[in-house]
Amino acid sequence: MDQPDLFSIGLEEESVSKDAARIEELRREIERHSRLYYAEDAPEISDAAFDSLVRELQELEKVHPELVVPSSPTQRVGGFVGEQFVPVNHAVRMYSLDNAMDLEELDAWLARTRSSLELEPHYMCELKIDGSSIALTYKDGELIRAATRGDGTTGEDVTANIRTVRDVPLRLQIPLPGEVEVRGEVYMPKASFLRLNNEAIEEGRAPFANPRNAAAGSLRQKDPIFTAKRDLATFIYSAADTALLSVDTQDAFLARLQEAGFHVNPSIALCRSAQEVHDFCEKAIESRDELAYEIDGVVVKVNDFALQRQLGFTAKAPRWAIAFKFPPEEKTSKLRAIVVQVGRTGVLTPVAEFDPVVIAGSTVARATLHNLDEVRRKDVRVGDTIVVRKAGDVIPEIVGHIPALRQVDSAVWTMPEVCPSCGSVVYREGDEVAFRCVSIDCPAQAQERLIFWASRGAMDIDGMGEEIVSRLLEQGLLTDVADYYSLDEETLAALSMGRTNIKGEPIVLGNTVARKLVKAIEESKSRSLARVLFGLGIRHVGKTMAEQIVAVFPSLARLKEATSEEISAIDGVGPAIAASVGHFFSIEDNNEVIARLAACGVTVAQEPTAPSREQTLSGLTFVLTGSLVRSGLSRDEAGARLKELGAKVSGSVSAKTSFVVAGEVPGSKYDKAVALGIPILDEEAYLRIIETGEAPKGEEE
Ligand code: 0OW
Repeated sequence: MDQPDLFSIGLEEESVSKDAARIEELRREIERHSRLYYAEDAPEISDAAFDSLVRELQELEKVHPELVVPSSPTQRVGGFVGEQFVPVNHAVRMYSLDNAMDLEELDAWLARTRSSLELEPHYMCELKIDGSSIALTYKDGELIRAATRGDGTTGEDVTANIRTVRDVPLRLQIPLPGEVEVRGEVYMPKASFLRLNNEAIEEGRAPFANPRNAAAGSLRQKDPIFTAKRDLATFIYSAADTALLSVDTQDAFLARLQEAGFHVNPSIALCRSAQEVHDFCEKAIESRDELAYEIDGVVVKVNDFALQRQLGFTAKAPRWAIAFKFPPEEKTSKLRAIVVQVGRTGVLTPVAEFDPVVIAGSTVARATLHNLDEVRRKDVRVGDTIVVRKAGDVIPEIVGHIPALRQVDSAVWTMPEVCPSCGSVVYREGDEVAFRCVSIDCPAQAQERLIFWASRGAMDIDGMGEEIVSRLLEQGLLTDVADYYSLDEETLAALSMGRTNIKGEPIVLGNTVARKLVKAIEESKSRSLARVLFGLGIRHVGKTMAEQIVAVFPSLARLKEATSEEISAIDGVGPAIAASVGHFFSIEDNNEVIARLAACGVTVAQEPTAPSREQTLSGLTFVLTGSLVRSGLSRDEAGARLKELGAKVSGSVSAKTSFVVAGEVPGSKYDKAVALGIPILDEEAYLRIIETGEAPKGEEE
């Protein structure tokens, strides 16, 4: 290679240093405009002009990759290598706040504070941002770590995600040597929350309940590229060590934070009396709907840091601050209908539909009425003018109706007789509040019942997970549990999984998985009758209950014919379970599915177990120790034989123990039996009991 001459090297170096200077100048200019736009809400240039600065910087950094640094504004997304969500211990605890639920409790706190300090301090009032707490650590002015609050002691590392939040400075505007940790709230503006939820609903995903959950969820995205799309923002209000900014009041501290480049909430006020604090709170309540972000109260802090230090902290919160929580906001609306939803477990839930109203920043038009008792207690009828509120600013709740506005012809609401989803007669157990549909092929419950049938504890169809079940359901290939046994390999292999690969081709289940599934379905046919009965999902019939029932009724056909009394007579089975079993078999659809299961070879009957022996040992408690070498029975097997005769078998010796069976090399239970004078039986005596069913009497051993 020919040697470049000195002159061209000189030119080269000059242009690099010129570019380097331009790069630094662009970075500072971009940071300044960012701060003006995000932190001071006072942009000087248009978005287009701002974007062109960023583009010029990106071009220059492409030419000089060696000049790229993590704190460059171009490095917000993906420009950081670190492990997401690793635990981060907060060197200084991130405290929570005590709450004042109304002005009276607020006044009580003000009075307590006044008397502790023996003076009326100045208070800093801040809006209580309803977001997710965050701690940002800077080293020599550069952002090195962001962590969630977690439990106040340990949070999660979310640095990569926080770097995408545009009002978080990657580099501070004022020199702060060493490590500085500031704290604040990450939030999702209301507009972004609405846009995000509309997108989620269009794509069939579950919407977030409120902006706080949306913010927390956005911080937990594995890939920062998704966090970047969530329009998150911050308000910074505290620090691990407020002394670092060499100020001695909260209001001076907030001003310093702003100078450093942080986004500080502008709606703050220094209050010199309780009345001024009240006024701030009233104003905050009135203005909350106009704000671009959710607030759920006001944080009142003693302004002077020396007084804060004097008051100190309780275990969980500072004594020098209180969160005044807003009363739940209430609105009236017209109740248009009470519709019934069938949940995945068959419970019928009344839901109120009313004219849309905006409450605490979001529009609501439906609210659950939980159950019939609630509808009665609130006495709401279709046509009523109802009072709606958001309890805890999240879930809309019907408080009641306005009697004076009730229409004369309004009718008391009643629960429908049949399931709105499948038409089966609904079932209410005893005086339970819930009404249920127990039809095994009710569309509303289909997915839940199908997943339960295939689950490990029931028929254990290996590989039949939720996603495959919902695809089969969506594509009409599965309606009830009997349909599993008519699925063939070809159908399963072609099952579309509802998404495409990188070439845009639809992804299907494929032959390999289909073959395994068909095999697993075939194997499930031979599951025990107890597991089949459990898999049918009859209310109150869990695994153990199913085993007890089939021990007495060794076929589904017999069980269907059994009377309620016969079922109730089973040990441990009560009238409620008997009624639930009876109701299940009274629904024709259920019997039709069972008939199809039987036709496919699924276990619907079993060899009757050995007739249960007379419970001659009931009331006696045995303890086994050592090994029964003659019979070779394990302790479990030996214990099971005693249980068949009605005995209880315990793992420890006490005064209540009737007999201790001591095999070879007995353990400490033997010594305890001797100490307590409990009769000790050797293996011969034990085997005689099992054979005759009779325990030794009195002194006989
Ligand atoms: N959510 C807020 C807010 C605030 C901290 C300082 C020490 C303990 C509380 O807007 N403006 N100021 C503070 O001050 N905390 C706030 O929120 C807290 C953080 C954790 C629980 C509350 O949300």
